[in-house]
Amino acid sequence: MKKLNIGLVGAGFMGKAHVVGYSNMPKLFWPAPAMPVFKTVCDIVPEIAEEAKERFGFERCCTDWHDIVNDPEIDVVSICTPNNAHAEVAIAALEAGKHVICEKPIASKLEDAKAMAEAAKVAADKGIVSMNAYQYRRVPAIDLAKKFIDEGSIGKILNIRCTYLQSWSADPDSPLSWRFQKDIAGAGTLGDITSHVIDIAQYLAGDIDEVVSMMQTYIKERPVQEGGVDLLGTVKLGADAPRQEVDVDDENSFLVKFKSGAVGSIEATRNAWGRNNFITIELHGTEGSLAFNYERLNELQVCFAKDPDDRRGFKTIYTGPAHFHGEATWNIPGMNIGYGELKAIEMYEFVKAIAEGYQPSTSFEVGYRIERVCEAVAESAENKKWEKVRD
Ligand code: SOE
Repeated sequence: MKKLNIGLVGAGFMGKAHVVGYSNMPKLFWPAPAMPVFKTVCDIVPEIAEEAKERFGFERCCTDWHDIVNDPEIDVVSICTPNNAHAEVAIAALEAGKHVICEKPIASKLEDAKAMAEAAKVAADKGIVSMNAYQYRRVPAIDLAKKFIDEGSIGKILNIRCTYLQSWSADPDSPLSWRFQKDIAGAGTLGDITSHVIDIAQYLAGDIDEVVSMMQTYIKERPVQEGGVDLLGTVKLGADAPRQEVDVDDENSFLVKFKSGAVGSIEATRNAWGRNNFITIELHGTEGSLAFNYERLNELQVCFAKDPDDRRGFKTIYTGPAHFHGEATWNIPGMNIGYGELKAIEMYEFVKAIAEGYQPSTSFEVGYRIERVCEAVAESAENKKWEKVRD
């Protein structure tokens, strides 16, 4: 079986998620399209790099990503750094002939996202695969929703309502990690989590054409976290910790018009106590409706207009062996998959694309388009009027 030597850049929370995905992929998907080999892990913090080498089973570690990109033995680069480093690493890796999977949002600046999409296009002509890690569209229940839509089972889409609600930064003592700094993250909630629901909305209902939005920053300053891994609010810093201004959004809400004529709304916040990874999608068509909530990710709610009046209503389909990637996960619907299996599905899609020589659906071009939607959302909040997404 073909082997793929992996170089991981960034060994924090998402680095762990990529490793879990690669490790479990061949255990679930067999025969695997190729076998990942954990070659080199890079983190700018030497202790984190050393620990990741031991913990994740990499052969080597380093603190300079050039050591991965310039290593002829490396086939694949997984980019899990803060957003402002994505472009430099991804473009260098693509130019060096490596396949690349890059965390979302694709970049911290629109011009970087554009450069990445262009570099990915050039690399694609040489058979190099690139992918943006928008994993939630790969939840089997979301793919099932897409199947219902494509088959016409719910008719023409009228409206899609999406939310992504979390609470990990609702506490003012949650540290100011890089996710709250514009020069590193590019945006706050908008790039971090709204981008995921923009991806799902466009996957299901086509390209967004126009938006009108509001953006809020509720917590204007936070205690500063020095270096290390982003702990996503699990550690609070005391009242006497030095504080710094937050220059990104906590929350955004907007109305959308799709090119298809469908309309909808998207709301996202990291300040919703009681909500954790609450991604909801509710879609109404002329022939029926679909509803999904990531906190119950093994379920899709469907309602068909054609059902008799006395029994029409939402029913729940539990995803399992009959659905997308069901053959690779567990035998009984209700045994359920979680985030770990989802990351394995994502790595399967990535490695399969490499093995079979095509570009995955969450291409850098898709990542760049999501950035253009985010740009329109930010501009609309500023200008207080509808803004078109640039083509
Ligand atoms: C934090 O909001 C975060 O880790 C995001 O960065 C991820 O993209 C999301 O999947 C879970 O929450």
